[in-house]
Amino acid sequence: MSQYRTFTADDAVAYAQQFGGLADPAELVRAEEIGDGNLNLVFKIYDRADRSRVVVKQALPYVRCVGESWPLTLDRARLEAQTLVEHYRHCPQHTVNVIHYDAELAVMVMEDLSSHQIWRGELVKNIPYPQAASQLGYYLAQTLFHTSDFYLHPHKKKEEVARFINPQMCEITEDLFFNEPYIGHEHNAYPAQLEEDVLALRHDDELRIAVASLKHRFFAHAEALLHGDIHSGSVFVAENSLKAIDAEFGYFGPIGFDVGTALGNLLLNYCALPGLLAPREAAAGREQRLLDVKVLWLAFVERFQALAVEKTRDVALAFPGYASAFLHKVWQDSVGYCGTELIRRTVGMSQIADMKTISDEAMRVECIRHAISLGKTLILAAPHVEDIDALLARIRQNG
Ligand code: SR1
Ligand code: MG
Repeated sequence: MSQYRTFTADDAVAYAQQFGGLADPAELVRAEEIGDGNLNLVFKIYDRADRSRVVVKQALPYVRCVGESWPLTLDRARLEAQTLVEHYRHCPQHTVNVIHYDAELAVMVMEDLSSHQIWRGELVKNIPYPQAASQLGYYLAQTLFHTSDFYLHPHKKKEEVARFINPQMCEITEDLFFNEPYIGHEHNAYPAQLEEDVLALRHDDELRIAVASLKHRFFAHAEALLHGDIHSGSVFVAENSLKAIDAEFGYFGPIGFDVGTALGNLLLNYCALPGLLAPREAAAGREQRLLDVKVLWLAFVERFQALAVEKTRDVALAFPGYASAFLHKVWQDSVGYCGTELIRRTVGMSQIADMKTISDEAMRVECIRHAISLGKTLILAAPHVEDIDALLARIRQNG
């Protein structure tokens, strides 16, 4: 019999007192529910001095932003906690620390990150975090290399693939990224003025085949333990610090999916900035975003290469030149998945603050149009974009 019950604020305080790992648990007195994501309850737990000390997160048995008509597995809490624990082992400086989790209650207790801000909100305000792009690239290299066949023994890798089977959460991605934006679907949420642009996606056979190929690789290529949803809303930043959170979509998939999602959210912000800022500031902000894209990719690839030289355990994969050849495929995948993130966040269900914050409607429509067009360009160009400078040139050409 499952012990699951939905937590009240008082339950969250009692739970944090018991499992928060604090030396003074009786000091915890109140909880505030701050969850603003699509799926879960998130409580900040405060002490008597009104300092927030730990976070309690609970999965609901349905999609929060839709309601009980869309049931969703509670097992995602286990998958999230285990993904974060695994990523923390390989990159503690850039992964939130999970203090405790309970699969039955679908709850975990995490370190408090009140000194940090969600990166998306900061990008919308164009507040600079000069280290964030390289830190995110480093996080991706550390976590993805150490959970890949370069590093894990083949038996362990197969055990890990089994431990992280995540069919329901993957299905959400499979539908939201690769199906719904390209068919007429009730989840889609683009402005009516863009009907023709969206219809053009549906009727572009070359694009539909490229998207099918990306989806097929998402189904079939168990390359490493992905975060699975590493957009700018899943990243906390502070001066010189970055922490990934929210890994309930974690599973073994193609490395380029995580890298492309991260790059895609920088480019969504790039497309939105003309609607968010005055022209001169927007132009400077956009240059910074392009630099962030370059820095993130280079930090990822340099760290992954260094790890491959130092720590590859498989004899065949260690052969000089193989890691570079593999990273070229990851590059092409990253560009393609980046394009799908641009389209699913503008045409599809999961709209983002970067666009929603634009108050001038005509401008908002133009920024969204630009993101759709850039997304399409990147999906089609992915197999032909040689390197990061060629990608930046394509982005500039696109407007
Ligand atoms: C129904 S869940 C919609 C989206 O929210 C999550 O944050 C993921 O990005 C997912 O695609
Ligand atoms: Mg999330």
